[in-house]
Amino acid sequence: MSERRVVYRTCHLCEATCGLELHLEDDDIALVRGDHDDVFSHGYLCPKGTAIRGLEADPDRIRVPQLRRGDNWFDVSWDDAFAEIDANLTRIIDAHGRDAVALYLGNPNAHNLAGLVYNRVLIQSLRSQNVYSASTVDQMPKQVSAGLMFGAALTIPVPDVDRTDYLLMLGANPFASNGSLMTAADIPGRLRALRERGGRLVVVDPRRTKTAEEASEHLFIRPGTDAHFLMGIVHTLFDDNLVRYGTVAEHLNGAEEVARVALDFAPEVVAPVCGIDALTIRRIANELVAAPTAAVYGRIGTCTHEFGTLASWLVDVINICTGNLDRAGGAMFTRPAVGGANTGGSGGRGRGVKFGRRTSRVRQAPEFYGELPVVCLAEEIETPGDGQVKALLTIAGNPAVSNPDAQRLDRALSTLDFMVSVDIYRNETTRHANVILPPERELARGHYDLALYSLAIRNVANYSPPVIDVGATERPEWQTLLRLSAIVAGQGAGADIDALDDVVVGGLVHKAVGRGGSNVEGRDAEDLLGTLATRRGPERVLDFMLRTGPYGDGFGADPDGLSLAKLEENPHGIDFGALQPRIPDALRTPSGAIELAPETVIADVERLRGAFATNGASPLRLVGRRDLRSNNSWMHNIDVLVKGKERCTVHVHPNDAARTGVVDGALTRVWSATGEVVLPAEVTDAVMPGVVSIPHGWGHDTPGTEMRVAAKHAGTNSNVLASTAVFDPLSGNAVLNGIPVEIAPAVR
Ligand SMILES: Nc1nc2c(c(=O)[nH]1)N[C@H]1C(S)=C(S)[C@@H](COP(=O)(O)OP(=O)(O)OC[C@H]3O[C@@H](n4cnc5c(=O)[nH]c(N)nc54)[C@H](O)[C@@H]3O)O[C@H]1N2
Ligand SMILES: Nc1nc2c(c(=O)[nH]1)N[C@H]1C(S)=C(S)[C@@H](COP(=O)(O)OP(=O)(O)OC[C@H]3O[C@@H](n4cnc5c(=O)[nH]c(N)nc54)[C@H](O)[C@@H]3O)O[C@H]1N2
Ligand code: SF4
Ligand SMILES: [Mo]
Repeated sequence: MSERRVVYRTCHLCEATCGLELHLEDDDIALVRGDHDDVFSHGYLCPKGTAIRGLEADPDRIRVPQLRRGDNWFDVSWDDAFAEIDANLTRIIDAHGRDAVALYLGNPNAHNLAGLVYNRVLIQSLRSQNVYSASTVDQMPKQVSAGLMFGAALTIPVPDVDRTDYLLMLGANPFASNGSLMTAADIPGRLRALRERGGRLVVVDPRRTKTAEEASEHLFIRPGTDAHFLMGIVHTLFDDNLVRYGTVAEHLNGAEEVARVALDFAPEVVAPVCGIDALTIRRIANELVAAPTAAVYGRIGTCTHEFGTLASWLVDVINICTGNLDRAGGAMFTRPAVGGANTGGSGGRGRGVKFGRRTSRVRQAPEFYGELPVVCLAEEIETPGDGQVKALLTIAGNPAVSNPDAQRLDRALSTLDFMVSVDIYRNETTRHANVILPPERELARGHYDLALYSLAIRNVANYSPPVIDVGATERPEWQTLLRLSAIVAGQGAGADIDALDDVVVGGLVHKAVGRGGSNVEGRDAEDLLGTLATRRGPERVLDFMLRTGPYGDGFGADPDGLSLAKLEENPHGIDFGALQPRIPDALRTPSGAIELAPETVIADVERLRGAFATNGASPLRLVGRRDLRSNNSWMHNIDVLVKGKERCTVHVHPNDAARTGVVDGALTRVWSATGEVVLPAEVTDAVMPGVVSIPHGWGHDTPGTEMRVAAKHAGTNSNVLASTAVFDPLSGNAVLNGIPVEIAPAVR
């Protein structure tokens, strides 16, 4: 007889954090539904949430460590795998130094409690300058701009979607992505509600997306020109005396600087650059001010180009100059249950952020928040000399698909002396590894969205306990990360990782009791550690962070306060309510003010002025296209998500098709200065003239991978067209949108 039971779990597959109701039959998922009692998602879920069933059961998933000898792969024991890793990494570190070992952290780490807690330990143990992550193919511009303006990387304002009257959205397609840097379960429902209550949603995108179709108004914009468009709005605000700072007025530095640099960006000047006419730009500026409340929100389409930081900065400049920062219905700061840089200590002032404390070896690109831009990774592997990267650890990343100039990076990976991947698949990246270490099944892990809840549109918290046991041949990912940490720290493959875990927690507790403003300031650290002793691993750390967070019980100081036990008693989550104003408390700038005009950002405006001419020129520009049933590069091995009409196609506007001879449904060659791909065309006016669109994350026909379903729906990797030569100098972010390309019918 099999055992049937129902469990509740937060979906870890995107930033929306929906509650899932899972019907289990023994240890397998028989049915997935939305959890109607979830305090945040109220039963909403998307096709990916349902696909967790296929993901957990996927026969291609790696379940035991894999060792490669030449082209052959073998199952090995955990002990043998770690011994192999220890021997090789120690050899390389001894011969070439620590910088010879690079680390790449991929996107799923942001959705994984083990990664969120223990990758930091791995970075500290490795002490290599070559730390990379998917952040620099994604949101680094937002983190840089938030850090400079408000004092910390994740002090990013989120639009108060549920209460706003007017939402100006740029470079985001939440009907496909379900929202990003804006954690909001059921964002489609929330955006529809905004319109139903009489609000306006204005979408700015070079494509007519599903979100654009659902909007009150859609504006096509030339890729890469959001900063110009937004400057046109700022110019109008100052020029027409529309500026009002609202409640944050007394906490601002640099308003005159902003007015000064916006002078040159009259709507009439930027209109030919961005393709949105001057009257419309002025009208939008006026509407933002006239609306009872309004918010501007920019996401990946505004980040992944040369002016990513400027665009991200301007989004918040407008929120501030229209009086919408930090008020209900505007752009607000979350107060997350697990505190972060903007809740700890005494608020209102801090150390701020510093970048470029070191630079990359080959092109001297600056570091941001301790990591180097991924555009540097290939050259650091290829270029001989002191500090050359000889070995690589990838944790939940697929840079051979997700990073620019993917073909070159792929080649570079094949030249490494040694590579280790912690991953669930043998894919385009991990096929180069010498050892692949799999995590345990998702259901065997505890889950809490440590990172995403700090960007949520309500203050919410929800913990999912493991619901099945870790399999006999599995190892929890957190233990694997600690064991890798011990190895790179020189403690060997057999180190006592339990003791190492004690050191990690001990460090956190000692720091907290010594910190002014903490709710355990002055308490006995050993005492607190004793209270935590019933838990291990990420749960122990999480319990500590919840109890010392903004709603925490402070280990008895507030008996009604939050702890992990309390979240365990609330399987559908706890809602702490709508966002509340947090200025000045949330600020951590050295001045204690919002820095409206950070020096480096103002200096960069010159570059934007220089781009007036070049952006007007007319080669075709390539942009991406997320799909509801994809997840970057890694969920194409699940049949229900890939079946049906082929999705990896190039969208071409009818005018451009006519001009180039490209035919709907026919194979088409797309090339850039960096590379070329061949794929079917879809001729459609859903892209603006002069723009073509290819989704990223495809190209699964590489030899040596083991993803049988994905291989049948291979598609092609659009990132062979992106270059590593250009990037946003303020954040190191790669340019993945707005790439100049040409197209022609493919000759076969
Ligand atoms: N052209 C273009 N390129 C893009 C983008 C774009 O819009 N256009 N988007 C960019 C963005 S936003 C991002 S975030 C990056 C993503 O870039 P990456 O993070 O490099 O790539 P992913 O496709 O997310 O790959 C995730 C990897 O994690 C593995 N994995 C999944 N779950 C787990 C787990 O629980 N544990 C472990 N250890 N591994 C796991 C998967 O098998 C896969 O190998 O791609 C970027 N690349
Ligand atoms: N289903 C699904 N959900 C996902 C993911 C996924 O792969 N699939 N990935 C997750 C990840 S890692 C992230 S970071 C988020 C991203 O979440 P979003 O930021 O919402 O990402 P996209 O859906 O790619 O929307 C970006 C939009 O920007 C447009 N765009 C491109 N260039 C420009 C430009 O220069 N200016 C303007 N204004 N627009 C431009 C594109 O046409 C596209 O419609 O989604 C997450 N959610
Ligand atoms: S929207 Fe995101 S969190 Fe919700 S079910 Fe889909 S993938 Fe999971
Ligand atoms: Mo991302």
